[in-house]
Parts: sequence; structure tokens; C-alpha cells
Amino acid sequence: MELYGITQELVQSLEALFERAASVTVAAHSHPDGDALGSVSGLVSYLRERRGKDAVAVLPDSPASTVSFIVPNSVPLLCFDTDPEACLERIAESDLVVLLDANGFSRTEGLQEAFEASPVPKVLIDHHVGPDRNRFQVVFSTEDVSSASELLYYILLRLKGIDGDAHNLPIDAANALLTGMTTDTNNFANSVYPATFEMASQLLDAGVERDEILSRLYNNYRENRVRVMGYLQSEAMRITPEGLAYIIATRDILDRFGVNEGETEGLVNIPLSIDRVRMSILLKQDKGHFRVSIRSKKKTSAREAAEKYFNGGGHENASGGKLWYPGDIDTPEDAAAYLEKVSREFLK
Ligand SMILES: [Mn+2]
Repeated sequence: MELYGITQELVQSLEALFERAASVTVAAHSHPDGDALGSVSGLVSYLRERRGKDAVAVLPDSPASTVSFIVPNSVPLLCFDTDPEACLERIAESDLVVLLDANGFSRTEGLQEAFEASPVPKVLIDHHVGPDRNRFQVVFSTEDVSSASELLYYILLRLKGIDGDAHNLPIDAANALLTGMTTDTNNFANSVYPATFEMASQLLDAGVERDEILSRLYNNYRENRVRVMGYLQSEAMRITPEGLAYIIATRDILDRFGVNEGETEGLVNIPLSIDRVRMSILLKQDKGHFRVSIRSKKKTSAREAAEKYFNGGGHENASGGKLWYPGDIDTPEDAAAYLEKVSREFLK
């Protein structure tokens, strides 16, 4: 068995596409997290530094300030929220598109139409369920890997210019890939495979500064973030008799603490540390909907809950979605009752 399904045939098809392409657009999902930014940066850096390609990262949203450091200065980045025209122009001009850390273009929101209209070959490198295979010429997809960053790492090792040795990666790519894997595994706490440690080991040997990465990821928050996390845990968290912990972060609370995009990252994991909690749900109020994050312990499927109740999906124990109002519920005030119902039905 080839590691993570990276067959020689797939590698050759990808190699052929890279060989022919002059300008490559590399994209990921909306509200990009560390893995999205790490994998996109890693690939753009490789294509520019080792293949001499005009490669550019194009994202639906600008990175949150907590993770924006992952994109190095050497990686050109266009964001649809701040510069829609440049993004669309870039997509129209490129002759190859690579989508990372997303199972299809629907996850690129505002950019979806442009990607789907583009006639050029497309490549998917992802670790979510249900890859939209029909849209892509080459698909690397497995759920049994820590992150898109790790999957990409093992693909890059097989490509020209790297030749199986992590020392041949541009240092910017090496740093970005280790960072992406670190965030998606919650610093080696979940979805870790033997090859995940091997990747980390090889990248450390190749000169990645892990201490620096950890300090930028975990010791670099604003005070507001720590205070709102404490408040939401002590005042807003509810636990149902069936073992659902939920937190509703209303606009009012988020504004009161001056919370920025990305600053509640990680909060949804915390209630899972309580013995009787089987699933944890965080609702964050947005315009007309709540953004939903779900985590579950083994034997409870966060993915199923996301699909069934929150217009979403994801991994078995880590998923997300949206709760619309009006629509799924009439008003934002009905969210708690909806979650209580989900608990009774889904965890009975
Ligand atoms: Mn990911």
C-alpha cells in the first residue's frame, strides 16, 4: 500500500500538469485555518522556488491575525474579501488550479463560480470526506491523515526538486507545512499517524524552528482572547443531561470583549475535557446565521451531527456548519432550544 494513497500514477499525472503550467493558482477553504494557510503556502513556495512557476495563493477571506504569520512574505496572496477583482483576474489568467484542505469549490464561497467556470485543469489535495471528484483531473484524497499539510508534504517529497529529501524544501515551505500540521492536530493531540511524527522529525532535521512556531501559535494572543475564553466557559457554557456541551457566542458578547476573527479558535475543544461530555458545539453569531463548530469523542459522530442539523460536514470527530435564522430557527434567541433538541435526539 502506498502511503496515504499517493500512487506513482497520481504523482506522474501531477508532475505532468506542473510541467506544462506557467501560472498556478493555489486556493483553500473560506475562513482559512492554519492547515489551509500552511498547505497553500507550502505549495506556492515550492512551485516558485523549486519550479520557477508564477504561483499565487488566492483565498476567499483574508487570514485572521492569529494565523496570518503562516503565509511568508515570499508567497504572494490575493484575498477575495479585500481585492475581488484581482482574484477573479488571476483565476482567469492561470493555467492550473490547485485546491487544498477543502473537498470542493463550494467551500471557496465567493470564488466558487470563477473556479467552476475556469476551463483549465484542476487538482485537489484534501483530507475531508466526500471529495467533489468530477471537478478535478487529479485527486489526492484520504481522511486517514492528520492534515492537508501532511498529505501535501508526502506528495512534495515525490516531486522534482525535492527528490525524497525534506532538506530540499524551501525553508518557508517547510515552516508552513509543519505549522499547518501542528494546528490541525491541535499540537499532536488528535489525528496523528506514524507518518505524522516522521514528517515532524524530518522537517526539524531540515531546519524548521518548532519552538518559534509554537510560540507564534500559542503564546501570542491578545489579552481579550484569554478573557473572552474564560467568560464563555464560565458564563455561557451549558451541559445537557445527554452530554452535549454548548456555548453560544452572541454578537453582543463578541463585541463586548472586542473579539477578532479567529480569536475563539480552540474554544470548542475545551468542554470535551469534561468526563461526561460526549460532544461540544460552539455557535458564533454572524449576519443571518451562526457559524457552528463541533467536536466529539470517539463513538459520537461530529460529522453526522453537522450534516443532519447544521448544513455542514467534516471529519468524524471535528466538523462544522451553519445555523440560519430565519430558516433553521426563527430568531437567534431560539438557538439554545434548538441545541437542546439536537442533544435529546442525537445523543439519546
Ligand atoms: Mn485541514
